Amino acid sequence: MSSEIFPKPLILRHELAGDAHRPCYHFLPPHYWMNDPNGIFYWQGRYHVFYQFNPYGPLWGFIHWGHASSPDLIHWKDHPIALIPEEGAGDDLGCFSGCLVDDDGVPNAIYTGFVNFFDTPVLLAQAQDPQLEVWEKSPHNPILAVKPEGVNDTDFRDPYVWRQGERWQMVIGAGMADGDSAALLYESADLLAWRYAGPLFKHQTRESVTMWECPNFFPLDGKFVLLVSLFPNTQGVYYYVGNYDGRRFTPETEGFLEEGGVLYAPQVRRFEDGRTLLFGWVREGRSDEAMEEAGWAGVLSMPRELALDDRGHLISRPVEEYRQLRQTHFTLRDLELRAGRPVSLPISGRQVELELMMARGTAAVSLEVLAAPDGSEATRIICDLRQGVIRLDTTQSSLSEEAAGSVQTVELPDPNRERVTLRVLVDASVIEVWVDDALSITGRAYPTLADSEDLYLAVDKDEAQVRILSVWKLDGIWPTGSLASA
Ligand code: DQQ
Repeated sequence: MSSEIFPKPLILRHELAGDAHRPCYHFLPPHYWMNDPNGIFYWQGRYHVFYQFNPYGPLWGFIHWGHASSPDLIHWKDHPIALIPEEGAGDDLGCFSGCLVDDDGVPNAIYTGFVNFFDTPVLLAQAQDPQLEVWEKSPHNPILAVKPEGVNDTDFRDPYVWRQGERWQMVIGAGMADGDSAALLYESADLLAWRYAGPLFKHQTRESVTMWECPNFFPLDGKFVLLVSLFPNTQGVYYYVGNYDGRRFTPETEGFLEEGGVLYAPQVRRFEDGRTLLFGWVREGRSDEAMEEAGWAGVLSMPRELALDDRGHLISRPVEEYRQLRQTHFTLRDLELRAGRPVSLPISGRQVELELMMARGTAAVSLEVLAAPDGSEATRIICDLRQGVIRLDTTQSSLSEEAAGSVQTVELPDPNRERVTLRVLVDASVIEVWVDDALSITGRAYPTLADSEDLYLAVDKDEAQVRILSVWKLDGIWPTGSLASA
């Protein structure tokens, strides 16, 4: 059944290969819509990612679980659709977000069934083969259907399960009648019968937030982290870091992993090599009409390795595997910049990585990517070390009215540090920025002009010095032309 819906992924990828906005080294489905990554899992030598997928078009709706796997977190293979909604199965209108766990050698998917907005039971399916391509829904479904008291009618979804000693534990994202958002805790001996153990933690992150979607709860560097996505209007990804006594979580620090909502609904998993990795959904920043015309929407972020910094806050950096994509390279040292005299870099392109090291007290340096030679379009990463802020400005990225730009800002936790390193990954319309391989900003840019692919460095006023600038062209992982030209 699934292969009928999703006939020949490689042909679909060839058909869309000419789209200048389509990322070339990030994972995205062969066509149409994706949102949250689900069921991140390492199985028999491969990383598996499932994802919220609409196989009928490039807008959200009738959500299935798409599936891809990779030997190295960078090169991906498409698999047939894994979970399909079924009338009367508790997922009539959608297989919403969830996770995978290994129960004594059997991969189990535990996910949200979508019957309607009021009826969102927890369902279980088991893999029947080593490639995780064949799934059987449990005869015990739904394994959980009744919301605890105090939970709003439409705010109960996204199970995240882990092994806690001799038992399984699970949190479910919720919105409460008292205005708090909550991660509700459940326990089970067999993944089938679940007992409610009260909220793991509840809180009103801010007034505009009515529930936490996609909670993740995991140990990291001697603490526990609760990572949640702020609903409604994809307000961003927020973390609480603290202690866990097996029942209740007590946070000590908190903050945004990313505000602004381009990165949303991530899933986190600790792998056998000891790394805790995050995979996020990178949302589009353009109209429904533009997505319909493009025929695709939604991208997976570069997988990111998580850690706590020395103040106990959550930080991330791209997995080092992406470095295998590096091609042509140059490095400049002690580059002097003067107001009114932008420096054009000797590499251009839409698949590049830039690394800049600057000293404290440097005037605001603007790095322009995806820039038109006539200046009419440019995406700016502004590093203002006097003010202690880094900005990603996509307000002038595109001449199209279908593309919405924004300015996203991160503040340096220690504005007095000696030097700052910026890492920027550009992949067509996806821009990922890291500050000191710790703080990140994700954005989207949709330039309209064929030659909007130059790179510049500039200062608005005064002078500035860039200590070291390195630029790489990055290889792609997807077909680059139509089948006729392949
Ligand atoms: N996306 C899923 C839900 C989840 C939301 C539906 C977050 O399970 O709460 O596609 O983006």
